[in-house]
Amino acid sequence: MNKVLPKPKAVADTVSSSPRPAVGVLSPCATDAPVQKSKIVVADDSRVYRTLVKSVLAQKGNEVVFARNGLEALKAVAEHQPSLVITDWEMPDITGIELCRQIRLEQEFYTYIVLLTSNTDKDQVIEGLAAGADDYLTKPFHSGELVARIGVGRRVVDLHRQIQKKNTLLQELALTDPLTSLPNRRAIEDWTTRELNGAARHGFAFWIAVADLDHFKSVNDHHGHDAGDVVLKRFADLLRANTRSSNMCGRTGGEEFILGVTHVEKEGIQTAIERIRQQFEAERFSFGDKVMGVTASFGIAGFRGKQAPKFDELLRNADEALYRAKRGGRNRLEFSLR
Ligand code: GH3
Ligand code: MG
Ligand code: MG
Ligand code: MG
Repeated sequence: MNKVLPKPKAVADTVSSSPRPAVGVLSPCATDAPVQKSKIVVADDSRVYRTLVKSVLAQKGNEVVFARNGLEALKAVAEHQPSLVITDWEMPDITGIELCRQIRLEQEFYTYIVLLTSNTDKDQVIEGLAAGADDYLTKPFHSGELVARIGVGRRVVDLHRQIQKKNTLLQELALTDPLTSLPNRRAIEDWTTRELNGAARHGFAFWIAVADLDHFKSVNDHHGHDAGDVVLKRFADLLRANTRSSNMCGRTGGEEFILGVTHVEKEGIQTAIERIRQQFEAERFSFGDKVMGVTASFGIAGFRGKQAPKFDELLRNADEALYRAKRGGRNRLEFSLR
Protein backbone atom coordinates (compact mmCIF):
# COMPACT_ATOMS: atom_id res chain seq x y z
CA MET A 1 0.00 0.00 0.00
CA ASN A 2 1.21 3.49 -0.75
CA LYS A 3 2.09 5.64 2.17
CA VAL A 4 2.35 9.35 2.73
CA LEU A 5 6.07 9.82 3.03
CA PRO A 6 7.40 11.60 6.11
CA LYS A 7 8.44 15.21 5.97
CA PRO A 8 12.23 15.24 6.26
CA LYS A 9 14.17 17.34 8.72
CA ALA A 10 15.04 20.67 7.25
CA VAL A 11 18.60 21.68 6.33
CA ALA A 12 20.38 18.61 7.73
CA ASP A 13 20.72 16.88 4.40
CA THR A 14 21.37 19.87 2.21
CA VAL A 15 24.43 19.41 0.05
CA SER A 16 26.69 22.04 -1.46
CA SER A 17 24.78 25.12 -2.48
CA SER A 18 27.48 26.65 -4.60
CA PRO A 19 26.00 27.18 -8.03
CA ARG A 20 27.79 25.72 -11.03
CA PRO A 21 28.64 27.95 -13.94
CA ALA A 22 25.77 28.17 -16.37
CA VAL A 23 27.92 28.81 -19.42
CA GLY A 24 27.21 26.33 -22.17
CA VAL A 25 24.54 24.61 -20.16
CA LEU A 26 21.68 25.57 -22.40
CA SER A 27 22.94 24.80 -25.84
CA PRO A 28 19.86 24.83 -28.03
CA CYS A 29 18.67 21.37 -28.95
CA ALA A 30 17.91 20.41 -32.51
CA THR A 31 14.42 19.00 -32.90
CA ASP A 32 15.80 15.87 -34.48
CA ALA A 33 18.23 15.25 -31.64
CA PRO A 34 17.80 11.80 -30.13
CA VAL A 35 15.17 11.87 -27.44
CA GLN A 36 15.54 9.53 -24.50
CA LYS A 37 11.94 9.08 -23.65
CA SER A 38 12.09 7.40 -20.30
CA LYS A 39 14.37 9.83 -18.52
CA ILE A 40 13.30 11.90 -15.56
CA VAL A 41 15.33 14.72 -14.03
CA VAL A 42 14.73 15.26 -10.33
CA ALA A 43 15.96 18.57 -8.90
CA ASP A 44 16.01 18.92 -5.14
CA ASP A 45 18.61 20.31 -2.76
CA SER A 46 17.43 17.93 -0.06
CA ARG A 47 19.18 14.59 -0.13
CA VAL A 48 16.36 13.03 1.86
CA TYR A 49 13.80 14.04 -0.74
CA ARG A 50 16.04 12.94 -3.58
CA THR A 51 16.25 9.53 -1.88
CA LEU A 52 12.50 9.39 -1.34
CA VAL A 53 11.73 10.25 -4.95
CA LYS A 54 14.37 7.80 -6.09
CA SER A 55 12.86 4.96 -4.09
CA VAL A 56 9.42 5.64 -5.60
CA LEU A 57 10.61 6.08 -9.20
CA ALA A 58 13.17 3.28 -9.20
CA GLN A 59 10.42 0.73 -8.52
CA LYS A 60 8.83 1.65 -11.83
CA GLY A 61 11.98 1.15 -13.85
CA ASN A 62 12.42 4.82 -14.63
CA GLU A 63 15.80 6.22 -15.53
CA VAL A 64 16.34 9.05 -13.11
CA VAL A 65 18.98 11.79 -13.20
CA PHE A 66 19.41 13.79 -10.02
CA ALA A 67 20.34 17.44 -9.67
CA ARG A 68 21.22 19.11 -6.38
CA ASN A 69 20.33 22.62 -7.48
CA GLY A 70 18.67 24.54 -10.29
CA LEU A 71 21.74 25.02 -12.45
CA GLU A 72 22.63 21.36 -12.25
CA ALA A 73 19.06 20.66 -13.27
CA LEU A 74 19.31 22.95 -16.31
CA LYS A 75 22.49 21.21 -17.36
CA ALA A 76 20.89 17.79 -16.91
CA VAL A 77 17.82 18.83 -18.92
CA ALA A 78 19.97 20.11 -21.80
CA GLU A 79 22.07 16.96 -21.74
CA HIS A 80 19.43 14.28 -21.25
CA GLN A 81 16.33 15.81 -22.83
CA PRO A 82 14.11 14.14 -20.27
CA SER A 83 10.41 13.48 -20.69
CA LEU A 84 9.78 14.75 -17.19
CA VAL A 85 11.29 17.10 -14.67
CA ILE A 86 10.32 16.93 -11.02
CA THR A 87 11.59 20.00 -9.30
CA ASP A 88 11.69 21.34 -5.79
CA TRP A 89 10.36 24.86 -5.26
CA GLU A 90 13.09 26.28 -3.01
CA MET A 91 16.66 25.65 -4.06
CA PRO A 92 19.84 27.51 -3.15
CA ASP A 93 20.65 29.00 -6.55
CA ILE A 94 17.57 29.33 -8.71
CA THR A 95 14.05 28.44 -7.69
CA GLY A 96 11.89 25.75 -9.23
CA ILE A 97 9.85 28.59 -10.77
CA GLU A 98 12.92 30.01 -12.47
CA LEU A 99 13.87 26.53 -13.62
CA CYS A 100 10.42 26.14 -15.22
CA ARG A 101 10.80 29.47 -17.01
CA GLN A 102 14.26 28.60 -18.30
CA ILE A 103 13.18 25.18 -19.55
CA ARG A 104 10.21 26.68 -21.39
CA LEU A 105 12.42 29.37 -22.89
CA GLU A 106 15.26 27.17 -24.03
CA GLN A 107 14.04 23.68 -24.85
CA GLU A 108 12.50 22.85 -28.20
CA PHE A 109 11.29 19.43 -27.13
CA TYR A 110 8.44 19.23 -24.65
CA THR A 111 9.25 18.40 -21.06
CA TYR A 112 6.49 17.79 -18.53
CA ILE A 113 7.31 19.63 -15.31
CA VAL A 114 6.00 18.72 -11.88
CA LEU A 115 6.70 21.17 -9.08
CA LEU A 116 7.30 19.41 -5.80
CA THR A 117 6.87 21.86 -3.03
CA SER A 118 6.09 22.46 0.60
CA ASN A 119 4.04 25.41 -0.53
CA THR A 120 0.35 25.00 -0.21
CA ASP A 121 -0.20 28.69 -0.78
CA LYS A 122 -2.52 28.83 -3.80
CA ASP A 123 -0.96 32.04 -5.12
CA GLN A 124 2.38 30.28 -5.36
CA VAL A 125 0.82 27.30 -7.04
CA ILE A 126 -0.71 29.67 -9.59
CA GLU A 127 2.66 31.35 -10.07
CA GLY A 128 4.30 27.96 -10.62
CA LEU A 129 1.77 26.89 -13.23
CA ALA A 130 2.04 30.27 -14.94
CA ALA A 131 5.82 29.89 -15.06
CA GLY A 132 5.41 26.73 -17.10
CA ALA A 133 4.88 23.89 -14.63
CA ASP A 134 2.32 21.33 -15.79
CA ASP A 135 1.45 20.03 -12.38
CA TYR A 136 2.41 20.28 -8.70
CA LEU A 137 2.59 18.05 -5.66
CA THR A 138 2.97 19.19 -2.10
CA LYS A 139 5.46 17.70 0.31
CA PRO A 140 5.11 15.38 2.03
CA PHE A 141 3.87 13.57 -1.06
CA HIS A 142 1.96 10.34 -1.45
CA SER A 143 4.09 7.86 -3.37
CA GLY A 144 1.14 6.47 -5.34
CA GLU A 145 0.08 9.96 -6.32
CA LEU A 146 3.59 10.80 -7.54
CA VAL A 147 3.62 7.67 -9.70
CA ALA A 148 0.13 8.42 -11.05
CA ARG A 149 1.01 12.01 -11.92
CA ILE A 150 4.15 10.86 -13.67
CA GLY A 151 1.96 8.51 -15.68
CA VAL A 152 -0.16 11.49 -16.74
CA GLY A 153 3.02 13.38 -17.63
CA ARG A 154 4.24 10.53 -19.81
CA ARG A 155 0.96 10.45 -21.74
CA VAL A 156 1.16 14.19 -22.38
CA VAL A 157 4.80 14.04 -23.45
CA ASP A 158 4.15 11.06 -25.73
CA LEU A 159 1.37 12.99 -27.43
CA HIS A 160 3.58 16.07 -27.80
CA ARG A 161 6.33 14.05 -29.37
CA GLN A 162 3.99 12.23 -31.71
CA ILE A 163 2.60 15.57 -32.87
CA GLN A 164 6.11 16.98 -33.27
CA LYS A 165 7.12 13.98 -35.38
CA LYS A 166 4.02 14.29 -37.56
CA ASN A 167 4.59 18.02 -38.00
CA THR A 168 8.14 17.38 -39.14
CA LEU A 169 6.85 14.78 -41.58
CA LEU A 170 4.16 17.16 -42.89
CA GLN A 171 6.75 19.89 -43.36
CA GLU A 172 8.91 17.49 -45.33
CA LEU A 173 5.97 16.35 -47.43
CA ALA A 174 4.99 19.94 -48.17
CA LEU A 175 8.44 20.47 -49.67
CA THR A 176 8.80 17.16 -51.50
CA ASP A 177 7.62 16.02 -54.92
CA PRO A 178 5.78 12.74 -54.28
CA LEU A 179 6.75 11.00 -57.55
CA THR A 180 10.51 11.52 -57.44
CA SER A 181 11.05 12.43 -53.75
CA LEU A 182 13.03 15.44 -54.97
CA PRO A 183 12.51 18.86 -53.40
CA ASN A 184 9.54 20.58 -55.05
CA ARG A 185 9.33 24.07 -56.46
CA ARG A 186 8.65 25.68 -53.09
CA ALA A 187 11.65 24.02 -51.47
CA ILE A 188 13.86 25.06 -54.36
CA GLU A 189 12.61 28.63 -54.22
CA ASP A 190 13.37 28.78 -50.46
CA TRP A 191 16.84 27.33 -50.96
CA THR A 192 17.63 29.51 -53.97
CA THR A 193 16.54 32.69 -52.24
CA ARG A 194 18.81 31.90 -49.30
CA GLU A 195 21.74 30.97 -51.54
CA LEU A 196 21.29 34.05 -53.75
CA ASN A 197 21.57 36.28 -50.71
CA GLY A 198 24.66 34.38 -49.61
CA ALA A 199 26.15 34.69 -53.10
CA ALA A 200 25.57 38.47 -53.08
CA ARG A 201 27.05 38.84 -49.59
CA HIS A 202 30.10 36.67 -50.09
CA GLY A 203 30.66 37.25 -53.80
CA PHE A 204 30.46 33.68 -55.06
CA ALA A 205 28.85 32.57 -58.31
CA PHE A 206 25.37 31.08 -58.36
CA TRP A 207 23.81 29.14 -61.24
CA ILE A 208 20.50 27.56 -61.96
CA ALA A 209 19.97 25.09 -64.75
CA VAL A 210 16.44 24.20 -65.81
CA ALA A 211 15.86 20.91 -67.60
CA ASP A 212 12.89 19.86 -69.69
CA LEU A 213 12.53 16.38 -71.14
CA ASP A 214 12.24 16.34 -74.93
CA HIS A 215 9.07 15.18 -76.66
CA PHE A 216 7.99 13.69 -73.39
CA LYS A 217 4.33 13.80 -74.31
CA SER A 218 5.02 11.15 -76.95
CA VAL A 219 6.46 8.81 -74.27
CA ASN A 220 3.13 9.00 -72.47
CA ASP A 221 1.16 8.78 -75.70
CA HIS A 222 2.97 5.70 -76.99
CA HIS A 223 3.84 3.80 -73.81
CA GLY A 224 1.40 5.06 -71.20
CA HIS A 225 1.58 7.33 -68.18
CA ASP A 226 3.35 4.74 -66.01
CA ALA A 227 6.15 4.49 -68.54
CA GLY A 228 6.40 8.29 -68.44
CA ASP A 229 6.71 8.12 -64.68
CA VAL A 230 9.57 5.63 -64.95
CA VAL A 231 11.43 8.09 -67.19
CA LEU A 232 10.80 10.97 -64.79
CA LYS A 233 12.11 8.95 -61.84
CA ARG A 234 15.19 7.87 -63.74
CA PHE A 235 15.96 11.45 -64.67
CA ALA A 236 15.45 12.47 -61.03
CA ASP A 237 17.88 9.76 -59.86
CA LEU A 238 20.44 10.94 -62.34
CA LEU A 239 20.09 14.54 -61.21
CA ARG A 240 20.40 13.48 -57.59
CA ALA A 241 23.51 11.44 -58.29
CA ASN A 242 25.08 14.46 -59.99
CA THR A 243 24.25 16.96 -57.26
CA ARG A 244 26.76 17.69 -54.52
CA SER A 245 25.37 18.00 -51.03
CA SER A 246 26.01 21.75 -51.04
CA ASN A 247 23.90 22.17 -54.18
CA MET A 248 20.28 21.35 -54.84
CA CYS A 249 18.10 19.72 -57.45
CA GLY A 250 14.36 19.46 -57.64
CA ARG A 251 11.29 18.93 -59.77
CA THR A 252 9.45 22.14 -60.57
CA GLY A 253 6.50 20.37 -62.21
CA GLY A 254 5.57 17.99 -65.04
CA GLU A 255 8.73 17.01 -66.89
CA GLU A 256 10.63 20.06 -65.69
CA PHE A 257 13.52 20.00 -63.25
CA ILE A 258 15.98 22.45 -61.79
CA LEU A 259 19.49 22.34 -60.46
CA GLY A 260 21.08 25.00 -58.25
CA VAL A 261 24.87 25.13 -58.21
CA THR A 262 27.17 27.45 -56.30
CA HIS A 263 30.89 28.27 -56.28
CA VAL A 264 31.70 27.25 -59.87
CA GLU A 265 32.63 29.24 -62.95
CA LYS A 266 30.86 29.01 -66.30
CA GLU A 267 33.04 26.14 -67.55
CA GLY A 268 32.28 24.20 -64.36
CA ILE A 269 28.52 24.43 -64.71
CA GLN A 270 28.74 23.72 -68.43
CA THR A 271 30.74 20.53 -67.82
CA ALA A 272 28.38 19.41 -65.05
CA ILE A 273 25.21 19.91 -67.11
CA GLU A 274 26.78 18.42 -70.23
CA ARG A 275 27.63 15.32 -68.20
CA ILE A 276 24.01 14.99 -67.06
CA ARG A 277 22.75 15.51 -70.61
CA GLN A 278 25.04 12.79 -71.96
CA GLN A 279 24.28 10.33 -69.19
CA PHE A 280 20.55 10.73 -69.73
CA GLU A 281 20.88 10.38 -73.48
CA ALA A 282 22.73 7.08 -72.90
CA GLU A 283 19.97 5.65 -70.65
CA ARG A 284 17.84 2.91 -72.15
CA PHE A 285 14.21 2.26 -71.28
CA SER A 286 12.38 -0.99 -72.05
CA PHE A 287 8.65 -0.57 -72.57
CA GLY A 288 7.00 -3.75 -73.81
CA ASP A 289 9.15 -5.01 -76.66
CA LYS A 290 10.53 -1.56 -77.38
CA VAL A 291 13.86 -0.25 -76.10
CA MET A 292 14.20 3.49 -76.34
CA GLY A 293 16.05 6.57 -75.21
CA VAL A 294 14.81 9.97 -74.08
CA THR A 295 16.71 13.24 -74.08
CA ALA A 296 16.51 16.52 -72.20
CA SER A 297 17.21 20.18 -73.00
CA PHE A 298 18.78 22.61 -70.56
CA GLY A 299 18.79 26.37 -69.98
CA ILE A 300 21.34 27.92 -67.65
CA ALA A 301 21.35 31.31 -65.95
CA GLY A 302 23.86 32.61 -63.47
CA PHE A 303 24.50 35.45 -61.11
CA ARG A 304 27.54 37.03 -59.59
CA GLY A 305 27.43 40.44 -57.99
CA LYS A 306 26.27 42.49 -55.05
CA GLN A 307 22.56 42.78 -55.82
CA ALA A 308 20.86 39.38 -55.75
CA PRO A 309 18.11 38.90 -58.34
CA LYS A 310 14.80 37.34 -57.37
CA PHE A 311 14.38 33.61 -57.94
CA ASP A 312 11.68 34.30 -60.57
CA GLU A 313 13.97 36.59 -62.51
CA LEU A 314 16.75 34.01 -62.64
CA LEU A 315 14.22 31.35 -63.59
CA ARG A 316 12.90 33.52 -66.43
CA ASN A 317 16.43 33.91 -67.77
CA ALA A 318 17.06 30.17 -67.58
CA ASP A 319 13.68 29.47 -69.26
CA GLU A 320 14.57 31.81 -72.09
CA ALA A 321 17.82 29.86 -72.60
CA LEU A 322 15.90 26.58 -72.45
CA TYR A 323 13.54 27.84 -75.13
CA ARG A 324 16.54 28.49 -77.39
CA ALA A 325 17.86 24.98 -76.66
CA LYS A 326 14.49 23.57 -77.74
CA ARG A 327 14.38 25.66 -80.88
CA GLY A 328 17.99 24.81 -81.64
CA GLY A 329 17.10 21.12 -81.95
CA ARG A 330 16.71 19.85 -78.33
CA ASN A 331 19.07 17.52 -76.42
CA ARG A 332 21.43 20.46 -75.80
CA LEU A 333 22.16 23.24 -73.36
CA GLU A 334 22.15 27.00 -73.77
CA PHE A 335 23.20 29.86 -71.52
CA SER A 336 21.06 32.89 -70.81
CA LEU A 337 22.25 35.94 -72.73
CA ARG A 338 21.34 38.28 -69.87
P1 GH3 B 1 9.09 19.50 -75.62
O1 GH3 B 1 10.24 18.73 -76.16
O2 GH3 B 1 8.77 20.70 -76.41
O3 GH3 B 1 9.28 19.83 -74.18
O4 GH3 B 1 7.81 18.57 -75.74
P2 GH3 B 1 7.08 17.77 -74.61
O5 GH3 B 1 6.21 16.75 -75.23
O6 GH3 B 1 8.06 17.26 -73.62
O7 GH3 B 1 6.26 18.93 -73.91
P3 GH3 B 1 4.75 19.08 -73.57
O8 GH3 B 1 4.66 20.26 -72.66
O9 GH3 B 1 3.91 19.11 -74.81
O10 GH3 B 1 4.36 17.76 -72.77
C1 GH3 B 1 4.74 17.53 -71.47
C2 GH3 B 1 4.07 16.24 -71.03
O11 GH3 B 1 4.46 15.87 -69.72
C3 GH3 B 1 2.57 16.34 -71.02
C4 GH3 B 1 2.16 15.70 -69.72
O12 GH3 B 1 1.18 14.74 -69.87
C5 GH3 B 1 3.42 15.05 -69.21
N1 GH3 B 1 3.49 14.99 -67.77
C6 GH3 B 1 3.44 16.01 -66.89
N2 GH3 B 1 3.54 15.54 -65.63
C7 GH3 B 1 3.64 14.18 -65.72
C8 GH3 B 1 3.75 13.13 -64.76
O13 GH3 B 1 3.80 13.35 -63.53
N3 GH3 B 1 3.84 11.87 -65.21
C9 GH3 B 1 3.81 11.59 -66.54
N4 GH3 B 1 3.88 10.33 -66.92
N5 GH3 B 1 3.67 12.56 -67.47
C10 GH3 B 1 3.60 13.84 -67.07
MG1 MG C 1 14.55 22.81 -1.35
MG1 MG D 1 7.69 21.22 -70.33
MG1 MG E 1 9.21 18.70 -72.51
